[in-house]
Amino acid sequence: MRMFIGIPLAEAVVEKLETVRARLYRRGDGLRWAARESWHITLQFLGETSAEQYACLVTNLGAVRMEPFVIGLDGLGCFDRAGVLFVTVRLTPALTALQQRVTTATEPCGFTPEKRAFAPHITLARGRGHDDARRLSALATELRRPPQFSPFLAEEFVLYQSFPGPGGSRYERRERFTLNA
Ligand code: 2AM
Repeated sequence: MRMFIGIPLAEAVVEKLETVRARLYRRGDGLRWAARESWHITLQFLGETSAEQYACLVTNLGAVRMEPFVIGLDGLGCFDRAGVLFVTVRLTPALTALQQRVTTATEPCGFTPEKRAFAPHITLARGRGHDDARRLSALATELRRPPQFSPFLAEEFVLYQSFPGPGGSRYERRERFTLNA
């Protein structure tokens, strides 16, 4: 199983993102736009996960303690090299704390935390080739009035399974972990 851990979005945020996507999307633009059902904030990408590891994750993630906290979203951004257009998620002490608690919890299950800095984001579209990077970064700055997102309360995090497919990956929520102190 290919797994990752993330935070799902509040419905109001999904609605707002839908209007942003509609302003940016051009038919035949050749980009792979993520389906609204798949929008999330990744906390940790786990990759291939065995049944034993899955059981370990359920136990250890279930033991993570954290109060619900507010998540703020900023403007659009682009990872040039990866060819990803995204909405920036504000890196607050609470979000950092949750990400650290999650990666600490998964370590005994055989997952190593990434070395690169945590850059929380919501992926909206991916490029297919090298030329798309320029198109994606143009899109990130295209809107004259940058989108304003209302903050939302994160009340849970989720263990997702990813099913890669030709049109992009489909994500299924496998386990939900409610935030409470
Ligand atoms: P992305 O949104 O920037 O593509 C499932 O693939 C989720 O895990 C995606 O949100 C993806 O981030 C994230 N992810 C992080 N590292 C990854 C990796 N090495 N391979 C695939 N997905 C990764």
